[in-house]
Amino acid sequence: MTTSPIHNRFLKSQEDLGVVAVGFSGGQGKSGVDEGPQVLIDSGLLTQLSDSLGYKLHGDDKVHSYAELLPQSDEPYRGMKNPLAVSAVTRRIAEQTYEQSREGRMTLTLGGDHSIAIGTVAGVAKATRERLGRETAVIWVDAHADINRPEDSDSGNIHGMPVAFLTGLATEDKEEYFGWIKDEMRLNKRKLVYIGLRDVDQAEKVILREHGIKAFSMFDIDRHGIGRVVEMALAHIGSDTPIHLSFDVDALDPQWAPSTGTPVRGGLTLREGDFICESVHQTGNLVAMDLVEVNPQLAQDQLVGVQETIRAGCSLVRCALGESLL
Ligand SMILES: [Mn+2]
Repeated sequence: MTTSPIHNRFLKSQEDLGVVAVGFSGGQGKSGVDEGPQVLIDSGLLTQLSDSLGYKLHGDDKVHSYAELLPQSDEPYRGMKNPLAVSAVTRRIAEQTYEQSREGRMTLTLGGDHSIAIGTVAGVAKATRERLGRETAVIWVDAHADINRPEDSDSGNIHGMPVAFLTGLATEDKEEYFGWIKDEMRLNKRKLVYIGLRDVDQAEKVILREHGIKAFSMFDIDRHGIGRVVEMALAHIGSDTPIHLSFDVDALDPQWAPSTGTPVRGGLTLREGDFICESVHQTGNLVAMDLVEVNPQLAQDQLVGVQETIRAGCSLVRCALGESLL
């Protein structure tokens, strides 16, 4: 039995939790984000989920490095860096999340950089379609929109492109370069909503506008407050939809989460981040969560930076999985 009084209407059992631990950093250039899941686990996150919240854990207790999938050479393709590696690893992650999600379990993925969501969303979307005949909605909490098409990206880092591949705005025929993403794995643009945006590339702004993709920036949070924004975000995707929450820790202000690859000032407070997770839990519709971009090698110069980021990350996961203040 979990401690949460909320009944989840899309999971087969309330207490089974499938964990996928992804030690992968190839979607961007800074080393260290592959150590994210291990430090989260070492800090006691999984124990908190089992002992305090009452979950029965399945899946990974050790972190995957996917070393066996990494190619000898990996030349840029359509401007993407490490394309073969990211494609192969995310393809494997899609299988891992699919295996957990098709059992009707809540699926938790610990990253890793945000490119891994190509796999997590694809696997959960496929499982949910098969199991329930439904599309999965995605709430993408992030400072960035991560919706660059390869040709629009300045950096070539694939962690800025996952949403473009998932929605089909970026496509590719070659299997080994994300051609493995089939229709049943895709995300409907109308079932996508962003919260926390504040550093969006010009080409991305055009995409969001032209495709009518729902996005709540920090401006909207300042104007309406986080409570109203979450209400509007949930109303947009509808009350009868399985939800995948993909939480980039850089959505939080660097004051709370400095140990991340692309920090942007003016972000969510820790409470606002927790509130999003608490609210999504309360819908009873959450079927999967990602926590990504915790990089314990960054902000080490700040005395408590790394510890604060890990604590914040653990708190977000616990809130999404049913921890409540009262
Ligand atoms: Mn991101």
